[in-house]
Amino acid sequence: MNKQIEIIGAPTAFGQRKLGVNFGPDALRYAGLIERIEDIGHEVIDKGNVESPELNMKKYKGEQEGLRNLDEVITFSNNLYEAVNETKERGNFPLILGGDHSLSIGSIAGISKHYENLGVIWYDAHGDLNTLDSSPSGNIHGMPLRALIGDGDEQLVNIGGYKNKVKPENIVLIGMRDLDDGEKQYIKEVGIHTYTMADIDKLGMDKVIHETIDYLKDKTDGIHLSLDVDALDPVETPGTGTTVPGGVTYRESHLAMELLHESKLIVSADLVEVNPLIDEYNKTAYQAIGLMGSFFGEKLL
Ligand code: 6HN
Ligand code: MN
Ligand code: MN
Ligand code: MN
Repeated sequence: MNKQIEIIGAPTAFGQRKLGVNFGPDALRYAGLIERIEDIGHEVIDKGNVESPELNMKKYKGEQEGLRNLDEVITFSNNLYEAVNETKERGNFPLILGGDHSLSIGSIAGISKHYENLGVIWYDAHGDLNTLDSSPSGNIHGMPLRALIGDGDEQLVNIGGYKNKVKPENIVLIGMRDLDDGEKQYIKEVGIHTYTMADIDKLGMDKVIHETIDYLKDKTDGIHLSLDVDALDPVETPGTGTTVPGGVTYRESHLAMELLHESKLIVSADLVEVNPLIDEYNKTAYQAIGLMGSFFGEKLL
């Protein structure tokens, strides 16, 4: 069945330190994302980019204590929350384009409000489960999933006027290969369902996604996909700020997207961490668009 998909650009770089990721939404548009999805037969409405607070270069480049660019991340998250919430109120499918992964604090705040038990698939090299104490960097893009669970800065945790947006038992992590010590400990402590790269090697992506769907389908009333392009191997997606070797291949990721499409359970998605300024001729955006083709039901024959 064809969908009404609203594209929401989330041009934020405040969650990390590499400028250019704020141009990710336009890099994806210029590479042909909208046409690719329209050609499948969906209706695509481009809502443009969410307003971002001003970026002060001196502050951005300088040293900071604590959570980096916290005020800007809060403002941006509120703006994105509003936009995504409106899309859900219209009954449309939100596709949020990043921007660094801190944007998921705002996007999932706008989505989870509409579900009792939102499931989240976090397709990433990283867990993004840090708090300030466990963070090696102070960068908020390493913390969004933890903030959505309910731990961290009070304002970040309460974006959208409510907290505890995602229950740990409703999360599946896929592609993990660079977890900080505090994240490893937390995953074990609360028992988050996790597929590391070693698990993907052993089981194969087909089994990983089927198990993921089986695990989430009965206890959730909708599933959000948060796709960080650094889940893929840096050979395939070099234009991203925190690359980690030994990632998921492009083909494995296509299979994952096809199976998620077939499940008919996905209600929203983030596509994040595309940084055209450190890319090879926008390759990462092209690769990501290929994956979106499969995700929205493109047929090869
Ligand atoms: N991402 N775990 C590292 C940190 O700084 O907290 C890296 C985080 C990367 C975040 O890729 O969205
Ligand atoms: Mn991430
Ligand atoms: Mn990542
Ligand atoms: Mn690390």
